[in-house]
Amino acid sequence: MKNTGYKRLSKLALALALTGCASNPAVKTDAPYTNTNTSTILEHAPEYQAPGLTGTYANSLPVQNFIRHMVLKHGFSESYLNGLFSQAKRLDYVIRLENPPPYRGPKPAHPKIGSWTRYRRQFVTEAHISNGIAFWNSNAGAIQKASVTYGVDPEYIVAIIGVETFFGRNVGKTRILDALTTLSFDSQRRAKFFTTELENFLLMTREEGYEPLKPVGSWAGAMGLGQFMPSSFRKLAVDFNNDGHRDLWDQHDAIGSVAHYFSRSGWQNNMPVAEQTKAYSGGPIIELSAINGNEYWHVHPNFKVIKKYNNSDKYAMAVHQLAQAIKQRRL
Ligand SMILES: [Ca+2]
Repeated sequence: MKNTGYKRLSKLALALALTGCASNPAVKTDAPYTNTNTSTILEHAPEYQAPGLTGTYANSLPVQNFIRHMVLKHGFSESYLNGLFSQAKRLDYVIRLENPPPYRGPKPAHPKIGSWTRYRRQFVTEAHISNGIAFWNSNAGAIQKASVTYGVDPEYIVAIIGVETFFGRNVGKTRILDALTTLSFDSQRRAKFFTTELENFLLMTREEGYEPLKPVGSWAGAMGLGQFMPSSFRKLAVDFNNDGHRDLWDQHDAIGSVAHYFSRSGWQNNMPVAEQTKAYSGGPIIELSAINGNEYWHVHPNFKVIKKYNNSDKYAMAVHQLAQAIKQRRL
């Protein structure tokens, strides 16, 4: 689906808006780019030109300033960005997710007991293991090639995609332009971070020929099977199926891109990640709160590499255990 002309954009935008709140994750998204000239066409398409902002952000001085920044720094057309941001929507659920209300209940006696057990039950499930094996088998060539090319153990490539998006079944349905615009201009908490991501998103659409209203992903702007933010996309995504596009919604491009990310983060191929230990025995140890007593794990440098993807011990341990479970079952 690489040839959807700009004239269909309003229909596409409407369709995306209508499906934006659906909960069915089992939908394969089409590649959100079109032919390679489209970014240039879009910048000059009549329906994208506006003398000023209308819509949700009609009177937003920060959006006007951001547009000015993109024009001066990156040479975007001002009337094009006016037209684009006139179609951006403020998403209330994104604001709520970014700013959860403070907990007002009684202070729990042991707030963390069992937190690892609960986390593990979400991501290291029978469904994750069996679907991980199926994903591996149906992409065996690409996974093998990525493992060899980048020096990353294949089971960790599979496990990351499993934990992030359940092997591509749950890549998110929020329009990225809306998510990043909302997080940049309607929430203070990480506005600077998200404004940089919005800048990278617009550069990404121009560089790669994506239609800026089309990519969808998580409420925080993460895209594709590996949930890359736009800055990571621009730095680390690879065209692993050699079709001329970097497309993180494509299984093979996502597999290569995740392996590239791990390689660039310092992954050591065929080296240990973590071992459970009964008690502190020197070296780096993490403690995880399990229902049947806390677990202690000796962790290796590769564990830190997983945490560069998502800075959480529980996340990295879930990826590690899912990787090991898939590898052992697949033997
Ligand atoms: Ca590709």
